Amino acid sequence: LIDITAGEQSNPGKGEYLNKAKIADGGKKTRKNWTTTWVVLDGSKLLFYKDSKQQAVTNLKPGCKPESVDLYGARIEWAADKSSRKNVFLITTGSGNEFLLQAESYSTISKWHDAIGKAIECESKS
Ligand code: I3P
Repeated sequence: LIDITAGEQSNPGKGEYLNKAKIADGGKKTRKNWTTTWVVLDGSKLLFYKDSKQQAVTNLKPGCKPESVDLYGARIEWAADKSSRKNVFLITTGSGNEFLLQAESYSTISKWHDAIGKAIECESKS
């Protein structure tokens, strides 16, 4: 039998709480400020919501948009050197924004790393 509950705790498509810190905006370094954010991988976009409730509200009110990161032309790399925290990777967007994403669990963060990596690869081929 296949365990259908496996992987249910971590699902980039459905969304999950991750720790996020923006460290550059348009190539300019910004002050690092970690916040816990509800992150959803939506095709070629990464969406940052304040919490999972905001995602539900946004779906009802299309005017309330979450912060959205276009993965077209983006890069992803593990970034142990960019933080004292463990399980951190860096996303650099085509427009020069840099985000660190982090989770306490390695299995969680590696799922996100894989999923975002695939989304970027997919974008670069289209
Ligand atoms: C930063 C804050 C961050 C820390 C960062 C500090 O200080 O403590 O949590 O990053 O380290 O500069 P402040 O709040 O005064 O801006 P990590 O938690 O990722 O280590 P850094 O400058 O070495 O990136």
